[in-house]
Amino acid sequence: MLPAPFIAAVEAAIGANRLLTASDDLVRYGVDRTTVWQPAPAAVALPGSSDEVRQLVLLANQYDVAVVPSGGRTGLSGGAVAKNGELVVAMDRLNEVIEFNPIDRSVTVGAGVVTQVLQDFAEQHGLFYPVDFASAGSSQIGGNIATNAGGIKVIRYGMTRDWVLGLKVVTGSGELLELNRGLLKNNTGYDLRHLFIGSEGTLGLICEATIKLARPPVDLAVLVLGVNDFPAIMAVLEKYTNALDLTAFEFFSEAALVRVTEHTGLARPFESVAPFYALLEFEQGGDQLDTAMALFEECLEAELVCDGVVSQSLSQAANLWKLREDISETLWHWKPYKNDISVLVSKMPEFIVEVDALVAERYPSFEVVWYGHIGDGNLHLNILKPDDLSIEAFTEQCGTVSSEVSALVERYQGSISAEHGVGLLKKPYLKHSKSEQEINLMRAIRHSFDPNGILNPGKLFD
Ligand code: 2HG
Ligand code: ZN
Repeated sequence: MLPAPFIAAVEAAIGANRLLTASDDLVRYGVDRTTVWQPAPAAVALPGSSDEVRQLVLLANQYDVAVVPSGGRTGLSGGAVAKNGELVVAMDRLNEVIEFNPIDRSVTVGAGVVTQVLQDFAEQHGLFYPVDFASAGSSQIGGNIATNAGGIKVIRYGMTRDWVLGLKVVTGSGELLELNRGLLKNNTGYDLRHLFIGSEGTLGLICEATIKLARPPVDLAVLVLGVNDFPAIMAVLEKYTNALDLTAFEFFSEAALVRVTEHTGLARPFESVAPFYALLEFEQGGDQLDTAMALFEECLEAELVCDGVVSQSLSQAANLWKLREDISETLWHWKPYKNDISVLVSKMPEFIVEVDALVAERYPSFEVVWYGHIGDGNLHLNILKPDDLSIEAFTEQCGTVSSEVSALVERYQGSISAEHGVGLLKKPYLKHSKSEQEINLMRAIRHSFDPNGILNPGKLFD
């Protein structure tokens, strides 16, 4: 229950109709794409400006109300879950493209602008916003920044962090900060902008962002290869990355392909059945396509791959991409437990053998579906919940195995969350990727920005 004077003050600040308390709104705004926690916020506020965001944060401090910042809620680690009577502050109304500067090749947008809208805006201006993932149609820029979202083009373009030139934020103590103001060069000490990127709503609320845009890639081709085993994937990766500037190198298992084709009705890429598939994308101009085809022949001869197909049209390329991009959404129906781990690409061949043996031994009766951004050293392991097991029992069992997977990741000096953030789900494993000293410094930083601890309490660390 929120205090009545707090509710009255919030309604006065943003308008009574911008404070939602209907149960379907609470359910909708109280969860992300995780299925573990029950949503239970007390109310949802929809501010219409950074000043209104600021007023909400000041009131939350005054009345000691916990605030959960909310974007498109497509996260997979529970970072946007509100389960304890919090006030959700959703950025949906901050959805304007505020300013476009073709000379600087930058665009300033409200935090609530949907990723796809930004991508389309860039395209309409002959430019390109390269951060892309399956949830681009509903994820919001503010959430992408708060989680430093990655996706399917990281091998070429990097993560969200690489595209943020400036941020307007309201800190946990209610200060409005303009960080870096769009500058490309600005060596004036600590770059606070970068602290906010990936902070998962624990330092402040992102209200606006200035984003750098790129030149669009030209004439992309998609190549899907049937690959004979894990070591072969890495050998194929090495061959292709040495010869071409790939814009993507993704992989998925036969189990993933079977589920996706059944769920979507899409055709398999070719008739041969392989244990794994690699999806490569590159600009095919000049002699790039010939190079790619020559490498394919080499890979066939070396028995690394058993079959392959290259896109002949934009629609075929899009359909091949769907075989990879639709996996997460398809598997959602099995309420999967997710690991999102990374190691250096150079360590991947050794690591993958160990992690494969570990999960095979520890999940003897669960189906483990492999896919991910292997070109970035990032694996997604999805463990599917058997129908006859409760979500609680399933999550507990997977959590135990996750500790072992995390210990292995630590041994390889990798990350327990490559791109999905920590939120609630990965919090117990953070110690495997960050030292105690680092976590203590993170706590101190959080305290400087949010001294009363009102922002997203319980996320990232306790
Ligand atoms: C992807 O790469 C997303 O498709 C989702 O990061 C991964 O659902 C997952 O495990
Ligand atoms: Zn991913």
